Amino acid sequence: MDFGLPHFDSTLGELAELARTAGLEPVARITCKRKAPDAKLFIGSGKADEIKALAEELGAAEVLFDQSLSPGQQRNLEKHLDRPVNDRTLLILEIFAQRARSHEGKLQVELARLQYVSTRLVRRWSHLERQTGGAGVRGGPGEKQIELDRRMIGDAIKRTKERLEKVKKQRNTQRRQRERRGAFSISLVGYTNAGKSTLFNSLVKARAYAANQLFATLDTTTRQLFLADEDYEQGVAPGRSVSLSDTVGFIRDLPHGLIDAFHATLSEAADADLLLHVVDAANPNFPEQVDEVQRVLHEIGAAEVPQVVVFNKIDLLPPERRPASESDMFELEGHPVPRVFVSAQTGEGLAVLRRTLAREVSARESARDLGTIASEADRELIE
Ligand SMILES: Nc1nc2c(ncn2[C@@H]2O[C@H](COP(=O)(O)OP(=O)(O)OP(=O)(O)O)[C@@H](O)[C@H]2O)c(=O)[nH]1
Ligand SMILES: [Mg+2]
Repeated sequence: MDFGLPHFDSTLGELAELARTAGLEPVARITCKRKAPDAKLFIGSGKADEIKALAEELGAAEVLFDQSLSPGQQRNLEKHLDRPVNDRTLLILEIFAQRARSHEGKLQVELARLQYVSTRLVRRWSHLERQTGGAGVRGGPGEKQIELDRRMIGDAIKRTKERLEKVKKQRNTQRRQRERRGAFSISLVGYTNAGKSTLFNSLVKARAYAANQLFATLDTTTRQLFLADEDYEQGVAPGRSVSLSDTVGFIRDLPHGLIDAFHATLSEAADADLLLHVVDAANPNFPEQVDEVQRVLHEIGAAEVPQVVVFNKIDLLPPERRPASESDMFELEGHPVPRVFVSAQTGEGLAVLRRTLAREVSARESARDLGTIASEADRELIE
């Protein structure tokens, strides 16, 4: 649906990827242009008839929309098309629900789902309120039911938040703080599927789950990364270890409930001393993806953290698009930041990346005056 929105994706490629990740198989893609969304159906009724005929012909079990539908539009479309209708937000929530593994991750997704449902109820509720017509008029049984549902969901949200607080206190924060105490910390950030986990694995020789699907990673993993003497320019500093964290990827229009629920996970990036911003250089949409990552970084208060930009997957680039040098400066929101070209898969460029990290770490460290040069104990930790 093209309303001249900045993010209209005429190929629906990302929506198809999201659908596949959720376990669905896309059978057809339809786009159309309109000046404004139809209040009742979102699309015109002629278009809706066309979609219905195609869905019947291909035996499609459900219809997905790339833009957010209002609760009313969703209901009307389901009736009109005679099958379930979901939008992008619901699809992302569904993937997070399927992918969450840790207790904390599951609670975060549950919270996001409840928040999503509650905003829908609130909207329906205010709509009914208008219908009852002005001050003093109390509504009928429908209104009471919604009030009840709303209270129940409100209670469930409160309970989930409390459980989440408890889990966080008990586990991750303490462990991560311990892991990070004194250590210079680097967080991998980037659009989903950019190759963060693959890069994490090849840098620290770990085995974090990496896969060609969106949101393969939901939980944060932290490991020590040893930067050896040879990574430093001669005489600058002895070898030492820093902590490296792999975490959830970003995507455009991340549902608001999810940003809220994953705030603790996402905002770890804000506590890092340095961000490794991983970009899928082989994806034609990488400039938009970089913008989106920057937008989320601003939202979680991590915009001021220094960055090294990593252009990944250079093994996939055709010869004419291959970079002329191994590293250069990249303009990010008007500021030059170091950029390194790598393939996390083949290992190309990783030595340059390690050297760049070592240089950044020693520059930032002396600025920060942390003074925690790696001890023998640190080295033992890595071995
Ligand atoms: N050809 C090629 N593929 C890569 C490279 N790096 C990662 N991949 C592939 O890209 C896909 C996504 O990699 P991940 O490491 O899971 O990406 P991620 O950024 O952690 O993704 P999420 O956790 O889902 O946000 C996987 O199929 C990887 O094998 C690379 O340098 N070259
Ligand atoms: Mg990952």
